[in-house]
Amino acid sequence: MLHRRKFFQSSLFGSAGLVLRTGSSISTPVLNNPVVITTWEPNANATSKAYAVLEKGGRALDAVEQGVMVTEADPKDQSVGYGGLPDRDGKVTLDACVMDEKGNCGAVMAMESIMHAVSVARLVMEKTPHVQLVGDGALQFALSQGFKKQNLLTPESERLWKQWLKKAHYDPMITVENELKKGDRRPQPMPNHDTIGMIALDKAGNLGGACSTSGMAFKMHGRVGDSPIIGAGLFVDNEVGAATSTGVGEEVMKVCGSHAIIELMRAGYAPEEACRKIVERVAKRLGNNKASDLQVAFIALDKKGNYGGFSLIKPFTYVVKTQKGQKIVETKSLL
Ligand code: SD4
Repeated sequence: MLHRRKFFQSSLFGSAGLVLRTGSSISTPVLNNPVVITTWEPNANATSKAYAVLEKGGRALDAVEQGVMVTEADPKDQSVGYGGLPDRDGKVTLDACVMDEKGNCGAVMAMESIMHAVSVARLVMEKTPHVQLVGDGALQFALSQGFKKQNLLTPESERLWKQWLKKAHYDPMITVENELKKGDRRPQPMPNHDTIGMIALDKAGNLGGACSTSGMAFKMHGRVGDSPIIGAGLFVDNEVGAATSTGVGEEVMKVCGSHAIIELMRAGYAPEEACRKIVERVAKRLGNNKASDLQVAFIALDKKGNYGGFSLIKPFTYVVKTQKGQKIVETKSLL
């Protein structure tokens, strides 16, 4: 209901809760009001990096690429880039995509041996006639662009993989720690599961986004999740807003999550409520029992700098940085 929407706060600072209307107000750019918003609390440094680019007047696309690169290079982050947990065959395979203010996009999927998947995705967008390159083709393209091959499997991630192999039980919802501790089969938050989805509004009033992940730990070799899929893991429409996702990619893909959120925002929903609606759609499809066994979460940002997020279960956090500072926000959740 449109009239209910004004009660939703989509910002920690309380500035939002603004109701977006359709039509010309959506496409009116808001200038000099940069915002960057990123999935998961551990991506705070990445968010700061992106904001620094925006503050200097940089393009949203540059900001999100440089921000995501921070997490990709961090060996302690076991969900993204270097140090990402491998698939069940012990191979670290990366998924990433980018989308700019003109609706251009690029993606790599199941790519091995290259740390900065987000940058390869950007080059797919800028230098090829294609949108997606997968596996060996993505690697071959990256090498042709001067990227260097490296071993992305850190000793710590290898150790966890070898420990996992003892039981080789795959459950996308159980954390690595829980897998090792055992006992508690309730869904748990995924501390090591913090795919980076980052969306930004630059000073010129343009939007951009990027998403990067090593995907579900111990997945089947060749499995690709939502993160590099335009419309599922990320969508940017410069007239409306941007959205990105995290969680069990299979469920995000089944509802084309990020694109669906943009369409709701186009119809007038504020970012948080648009995210909520799509989480509800996921839950309805699954049924409550099954839905409570997994996480799906979204963040969204509109053309005016209003933002919000929503998750299926707790906890889900995002990091946001505006002129007012940087905040970690724990979102509301459905279950
Ligand atoms: C995937 N959506 O590969 C990713 C995983 C994720 O935090 O977001 N983890 O399905």
